Amino acid sequence: MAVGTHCPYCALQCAMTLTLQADSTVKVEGREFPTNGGGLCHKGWTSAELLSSPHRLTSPIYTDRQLGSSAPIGWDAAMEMVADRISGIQAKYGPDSVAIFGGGGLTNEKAYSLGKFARIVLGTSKIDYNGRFCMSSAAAASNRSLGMDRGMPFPMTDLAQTEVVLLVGGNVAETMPPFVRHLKAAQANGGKLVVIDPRHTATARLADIHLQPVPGTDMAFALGLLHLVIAEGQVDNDYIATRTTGFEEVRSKAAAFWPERVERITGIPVSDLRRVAMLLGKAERSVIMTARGPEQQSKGVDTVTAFINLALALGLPGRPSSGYACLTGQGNGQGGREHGQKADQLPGYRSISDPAAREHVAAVWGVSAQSLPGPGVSAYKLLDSLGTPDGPKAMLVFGSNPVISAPRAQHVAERMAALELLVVADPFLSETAAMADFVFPVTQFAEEDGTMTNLEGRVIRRRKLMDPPIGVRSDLDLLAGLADRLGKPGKMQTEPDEIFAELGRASAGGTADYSAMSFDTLEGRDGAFWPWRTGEPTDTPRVFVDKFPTKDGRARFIDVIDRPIAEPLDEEFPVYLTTGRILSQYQSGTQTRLVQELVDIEPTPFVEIHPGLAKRHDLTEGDSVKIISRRGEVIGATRITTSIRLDTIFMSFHWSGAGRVNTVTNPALDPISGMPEFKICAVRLERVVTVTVGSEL
Ligand SMILES: Nc1nc2c(c(=O)[nH]1)N[C@H]1C(S)=C(S)[C@@H](COP(=O)(O)OP(=O)(O)OC[C@H]3O[C@@H](n4cnc5c(=O)[nH]c(N)nc54)[C@H](O)[C@@H]3O)O[C@H]1N2
Ligand SMILES: Nc1nc2c(c(=O)[nH]1)N[C@H]1C(S)=C(S)[C@@H](COP(=O)(O)OP(=O)(O)OC[C@H]3O[C@@H](n4cnc5c(=O)[nH]c(N)nc54)[C@H](O)[C@@H]3O)O[C@H]1N2
Ligand code: SF4
Ligand SMILES: [Mo]
Repeated sequence: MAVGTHCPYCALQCAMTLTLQADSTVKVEGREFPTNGGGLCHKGWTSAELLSSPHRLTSPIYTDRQLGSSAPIGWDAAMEMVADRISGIQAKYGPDSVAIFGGGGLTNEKAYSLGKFARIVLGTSKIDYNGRFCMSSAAAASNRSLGMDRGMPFPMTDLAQTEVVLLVGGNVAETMPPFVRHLKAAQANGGKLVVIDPRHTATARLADIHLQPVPGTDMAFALGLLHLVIAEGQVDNDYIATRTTGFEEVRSKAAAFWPERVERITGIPVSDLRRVAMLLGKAERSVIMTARGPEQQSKGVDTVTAFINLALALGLPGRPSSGYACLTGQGNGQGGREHGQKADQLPGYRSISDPAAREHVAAVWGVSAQSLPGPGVSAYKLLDSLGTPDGPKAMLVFGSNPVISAPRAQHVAERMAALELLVVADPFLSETAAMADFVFPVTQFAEEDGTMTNLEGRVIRRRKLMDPPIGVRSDLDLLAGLADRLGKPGKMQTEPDEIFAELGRASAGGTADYSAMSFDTLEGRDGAFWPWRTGEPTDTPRVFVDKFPTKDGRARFIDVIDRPIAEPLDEEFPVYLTTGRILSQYQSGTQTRLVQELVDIEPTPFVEIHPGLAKRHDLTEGDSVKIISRRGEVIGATRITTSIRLDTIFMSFHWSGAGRVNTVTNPALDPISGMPEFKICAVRLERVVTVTVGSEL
């Protein structure tokens, strides 16, 4: 038995063939597909191991906090108890007292169902998800400037014809290794890769030019580039006149970002800034791409906007193999942000505040538009309010592990502990699940059907190979089971193809319109790009070619002003900490910390430190070092490297306990997207002195 499906992890959604073997293990093979060309990374190769992991949960667990005991419990009994508690809490405190926290790794059908469940079964406005921590700044900026948020505006194979790729704060060689083939294809055709990263990463090593700015200064860099292309007369005046609005304001602001000033802010030498501006100015086809580096900042939306302004000035969006792109991160990071698990959103990328959108979706759901709640609050604000007098008293978590991945994580864990009811659905006992009153064991990728939308906006099929272990059910079964017990029987479906059809109807007429797609129309092709509207002959691999989906059909230059990071360095906290990923681990690590082969590659958390900084702290390779911020401290092993700036250290966020970097990160939020400043906070370093037993100390 074999099926063609896609990897459970990142947004590249590499195609793979899974084969169920005689000994019941599952073999993984890379499958030819435009995105991965048959390649997979280490995480993909080992992904099937988790299907038979001894750590898998196979029964719901009920924890009685008063007795301090945990025990397995049947699904029906657990759903009964959860529904009872939800009803009690809502009767006492109102509908908004129950919150939902979703995830960008969930299939479209699950993401859609979560949004629907929140709005029509619970009647709560309090729903948001981990995508808020991921690409929400790029999403908000794209919507504001281009009228649409589709990570890549064209199939990634188009990159082969791109002359200049400017990759800002993305480390794809570690985060999406098979994606590198598209960058190399561009380079093989004479194209240039420019990487902007405070670290000389594996990706930077592939670049023709690597620039190493001070963390948090990307907006000044973008404004500096715009200044130079304007000064050199390299902007596309026809394009600006016919396809955009608002250039004049932006031009006058960029005038203040002369190269020497930009060098002072970013640390990027004037000559390097000029080199990159010249490359972009001369090229016909360029792509400006952002990833989490510039986005996970408290000015992430405006920073991305500054790069979109640059792309528009050069006339890129809509031109072949050109434009602005955001590298989406999670498996269904794109689809997960389109169908309603966002606080302010209804399916099809509609706004929950738009009366017409409410009418449309309410009709599909068979309820009145008046009965739908309004917008809720963004992820960190939601987590921060848990258990407070005005905040939710119960929360249901699907597909996220915020105890590890949220900023100021110790505080978030304390807020969760203050809830009257925490319910977590997860295949494994994540750190968040370990705090829950009820944990429900759910299916993994090879055990379910569905759709995912990859970073190109390509909707692909996840296919079921095998039944889950006894005792394991789908997230969809849990939602339907709870709806039945909460007085809304039959409102929630459990069959992915039926849900996808309903999602299509709900999305019809929206920006992310899936209405012409079905499991049947997706069959026999390499997925389909949204929008694909009912009645249209085909999908839309390339957007913005003739017009932008804005009211006047034009893209908008938005005037943005640079501002400082939220927590500048000072005497007490004199070093920048930046955070991100390593090749062998995935996200909060719930899954990948269970795969021995991956753990063996990097068994423990480490801190990248420049030799000069290490010397100042008397640190040698492998020493334990404590990183202290205003919010707490984290410990890692010293890794001395010249690849990082002298004023900056780096840690990955995949670890728990004393190695959890989010204990120290800053929850300062972008005012528009609600994105926390994961990428920069002020810290100090202390060597950890190990006291050996019997020592004189
Ligand atoms: N191995 C692995 N792959 C993954 C994931 C994973 O956990 N592990 N997660 C997936 C997900 S959800 C996501 S969102 C993507 C993320 O993919 P990426 O964005 O590529 O990953 P990050 O490591 O978070 O950040 C990228 C780079 O930003 C740099 N950076 C830090 N601060 C700044 C700054 O101020 N400016 C600039 N320009 N750069 C800065 C960091 O040094 C880092 O190298 O990866 C996906 N793929
Ligand atoms: N310091 C720092 N923190 C960060 C970041 C950073 O760069 N630096 N990056 C942020 C980013 S970009 C992201 S995306 C977040 C990610 O962080 P999280 O939101 O914690 O994401 P995951 O670790 O992927 O959590 C997914 C959980 O869901 C479970 N799961 C997997 N599939 C399913 C399913 O189908 N159903 C259910 N119910 N559960 C499932 C997994 O076992 C796992 O426990 O972290 C953010 N946190
Ligand atoms: S790059 Fe992403 S999708 Fe591809 S195999 Fe690795 S984790 Fe899976
Ligand atoms: Mo992400």
